[in-house]
Amino acid sequence: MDKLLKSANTSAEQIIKWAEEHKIETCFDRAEKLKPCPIGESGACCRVCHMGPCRLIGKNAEEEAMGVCGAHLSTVVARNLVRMIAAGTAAHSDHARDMAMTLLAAATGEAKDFKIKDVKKLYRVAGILEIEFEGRPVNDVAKDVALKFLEDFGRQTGELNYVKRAPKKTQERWKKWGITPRGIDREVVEAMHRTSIGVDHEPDHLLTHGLRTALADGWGGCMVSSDITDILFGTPKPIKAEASFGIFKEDEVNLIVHGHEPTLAEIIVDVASSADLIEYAKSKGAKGINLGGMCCTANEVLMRHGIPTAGGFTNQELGIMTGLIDAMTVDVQCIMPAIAELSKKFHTKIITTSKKAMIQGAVHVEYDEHHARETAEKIVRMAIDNYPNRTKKGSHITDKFPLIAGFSHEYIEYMQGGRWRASFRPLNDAIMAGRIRGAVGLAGCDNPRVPSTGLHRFLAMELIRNDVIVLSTGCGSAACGTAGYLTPEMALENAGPGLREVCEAIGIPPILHLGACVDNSRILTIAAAMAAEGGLSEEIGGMPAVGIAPEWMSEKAIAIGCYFAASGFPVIFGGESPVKASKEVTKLMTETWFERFKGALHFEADPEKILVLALEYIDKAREALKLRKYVPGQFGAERVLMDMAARREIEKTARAHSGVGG
Ligand code: BF8
Repeated sequence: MDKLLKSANTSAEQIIKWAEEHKIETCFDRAEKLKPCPIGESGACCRVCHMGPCRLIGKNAEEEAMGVCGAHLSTVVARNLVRMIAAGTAAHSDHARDMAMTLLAAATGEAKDFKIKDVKKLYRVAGILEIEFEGRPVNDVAKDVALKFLEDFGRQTGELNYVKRAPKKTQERWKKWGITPRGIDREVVEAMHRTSIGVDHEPDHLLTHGLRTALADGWGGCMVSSDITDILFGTPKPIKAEASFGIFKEDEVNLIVHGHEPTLAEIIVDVASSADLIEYAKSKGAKGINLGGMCCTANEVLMRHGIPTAGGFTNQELGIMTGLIDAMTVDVQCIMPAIAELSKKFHTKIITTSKKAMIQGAVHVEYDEHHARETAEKIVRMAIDNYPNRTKKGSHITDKFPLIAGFSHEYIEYMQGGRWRASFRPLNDAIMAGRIRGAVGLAGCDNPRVPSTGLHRFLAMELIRNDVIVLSTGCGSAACGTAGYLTPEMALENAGPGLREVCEAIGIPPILHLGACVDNSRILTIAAAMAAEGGLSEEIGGMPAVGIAPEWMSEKAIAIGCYFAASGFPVIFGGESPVKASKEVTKLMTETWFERFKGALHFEADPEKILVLALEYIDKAREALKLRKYVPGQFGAERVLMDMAARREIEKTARAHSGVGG
């Protein structure tokens, strides 16, 4: 990886150069000019009251420094981290709440533009929630599911509905250490209360509640959001699409959906293909309407409709600088306010759509689920009307890469045994045999403070070379997609021989795109299913699996990292540690969390060290589980393990002999 580059994506780098030549500032320039405050960066700045901000610095700060109130450094550092967890949890979970409200409005007929698309998933979820569904009208079941999910936000005591989806042993650990989440809102509010001036000062006690809050995010907010999105819009299955700036079309209206919420974007997908609007686009001189996405809204519509993605977080300004985007809708989260000002240098219209989020200089077209189609049509027309204003200005890029996305929990289960015997047995067997060394969830943001997307690319490639299967989400997926890493051919060329054998047998890429950031919850349920399948760990902790977010920047990433750690995954984040100032807090998050939950959260800036640490965790887990020792290059000659046609034949014969139909 060339550390001098601002982005590892060649097209992005080209646009950055163009911007420099034209004296247009981007996040890359701002990152260079604005160095992080070293006190805040390490977690040592306390600003929870106005006697400060207190900067707890000095040679013996850990032992000696204290704020005006007497708060020690470890308290301040722990408090700051817990506040990040609370903010991240609030973001995912507020998104989930809106999804639940939309499901309710769809079920009661109030949001007429939304219907239950995936009844099978609705029934699956109803089954988990112990809601009767057989013989009942679909909308009645959907209403009960929505109401049951909404209980999770306001519950004061007891536990979240989905706690029971975790393996029993994992649940027992949570009970033992007092981190079973009660209600989502309650945990977030309590986190804010405990971290306000003069309340909870014991670092371990604070962090323990941080983990409970994070679990409310993972097994609450994120999981609820993924499930409702599947129910309303369909559970993803593999689908082809394209990635990078070449997805913009010179001769069509380019409309980009950016942000996180899938509801309005879903309706835009539908509206943009309507004959009358395509005719309208033609009347303005365009050949058609080209819809694309950015960040996690992109992942949502890519997974379900094959809508192409222009990439992740650091691509948003660069996309505008192609001069080809006629309109960009933004909802919530990870929207750089800089795009509004930047868009004025081009012809792009930035349209804010959420009741919760406005940007000065943008046009606001407010969305609400009761008038979704109307809003979507208005937006598509605005994009079309803006097409004639396009100038020749901009850095036009043509390269794009094919990709395959859409690996939901349900599909991964299906691909390992067909409809009759969907299971996780083959995957567990492949790990037990050492064909697959382990698994890594490669998630999180891309970041202008490193060669953007470069750490994702490096780790994705090195992990698959080491026979580690990669499950990617969020901007990690965008980074892999814009590098051309999300195709099965990648397995042939780059994966280690054991992993390659498995990928070839099933016809999957070695890097599986699981969706948006909220879809990290799919990794939790997959790990739970693998534990239930047997042969590996009986709980999530102890699996040869690791979470990595090498370029993280968002508080949401911290919430995710912590719910992974509390669930039993060792997690490694890149960049400087936000708890670096306190050795005590660092030790709690690595050693103590590992003893209690078999999970941990490390911060390591060097990507090569991240790789080594991840492989060490995987190999140690294999050893503890007494699995066959992983030997590089051991497999490759044999081709039998996951020949699914052969498996089905064997099962068919077995069924015939036992007289079982199917
Ligand atoms: O939720 S990976 S930059 S877009 S926070 Fe944001 Fe980070 Fe991207 Fe999606 Ni997740």
